Amino acid sequence: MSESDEPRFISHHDSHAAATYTRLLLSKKTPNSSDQKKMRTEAQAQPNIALIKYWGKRDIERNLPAVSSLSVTLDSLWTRMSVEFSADLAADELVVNTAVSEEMLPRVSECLDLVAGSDRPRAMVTSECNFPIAAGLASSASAFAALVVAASEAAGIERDELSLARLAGAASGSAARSLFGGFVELQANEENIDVSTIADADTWPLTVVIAITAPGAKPVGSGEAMNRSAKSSPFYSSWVQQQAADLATAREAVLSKDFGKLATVSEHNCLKMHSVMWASRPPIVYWNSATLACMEAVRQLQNDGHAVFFTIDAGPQLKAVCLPDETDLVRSTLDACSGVERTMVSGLGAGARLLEGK
Ligand code: 2P0
Repeated sequence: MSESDEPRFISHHDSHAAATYTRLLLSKKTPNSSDQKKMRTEAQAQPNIALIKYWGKRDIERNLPAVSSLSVTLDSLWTRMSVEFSADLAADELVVNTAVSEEMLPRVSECLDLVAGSDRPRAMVTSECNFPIAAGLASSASAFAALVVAASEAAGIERDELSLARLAGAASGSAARSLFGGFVELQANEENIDVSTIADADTWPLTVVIAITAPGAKPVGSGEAMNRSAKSSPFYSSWVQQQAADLATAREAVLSKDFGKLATVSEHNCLKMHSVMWASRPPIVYWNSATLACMEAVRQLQNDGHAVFFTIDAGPQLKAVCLPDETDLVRSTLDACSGVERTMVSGLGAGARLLEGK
């Protein structure tokens, strides 16, 4: 942490300092309400869908990915996180969609420590999410991207997007990509990640149709599943080895807006990742019969000449990526698949940002 990165907090264990801190808080409350606003900050981030997937860790301790990845950031699904540090709190508190969440709290607290220092005051964190959580829809990506933005601001620390992306990535690898909008490339370097937008959302407006086939939480968390794959899948080393070539093909496809090329490499990369999982011991199978029905339906649309392809993450939902004028057909086709509970549609959107006036 550089000097300018230093949190302005003092230890909440130091009662004198805490009293001073509380006075500071109180003195900030009036007359300038914009200072008060700073103490409770809210940020929004959207999930991202990887076309070239992250699967496997180079460094489990630092949560560094073993492979680079490329994703699209969505616009109509979101997570909003508000963070309020308070010297009055004895422990961090987390409320997700109005319910107290003990399960996610340790990861949230760890992330806050990285953002604001472990001697920070405790925090009240409130999260709101407009799509199913922990079901392979990248809810941890949008949650941790929004959390680092809100917490950094609440701690009074200015950071650029890459620094925020690295903090988010330490909490959840895919979250690093949600700091950025449009088509996002994450480079898994030896020492750290680099993340950037390679094409804006409006440069090539694609649509993502999400078929929800089972909204419940997944049986195996993706972190644990990745580590199992790395340890036991006979295909893991070729997966890692081939990733740079897939990524280069996808990058070229995005930059030249070549839909067919992006479709072919994305489906290949997705199926390869799932093959790695299937061959792990014990095997990891996130699909259900509706996932397969959706794949079949997308294949049929492709055979009929429509610009659409599928991708599937650590869950049974299928995401169909298509050109905007194919949206209605793709959605109605997936809605009609046996076992699909509902569909959601999203365009591509911006990276994580603070919400003003909260
Ligand atoms: C991705 N997934 O690239 C891949 C494809 C799922 C399948 O990143 O352990 O929640 O927190 O770093 O980011 C989901 O895993 O994993 C994921 P951790 P994360 O989107």
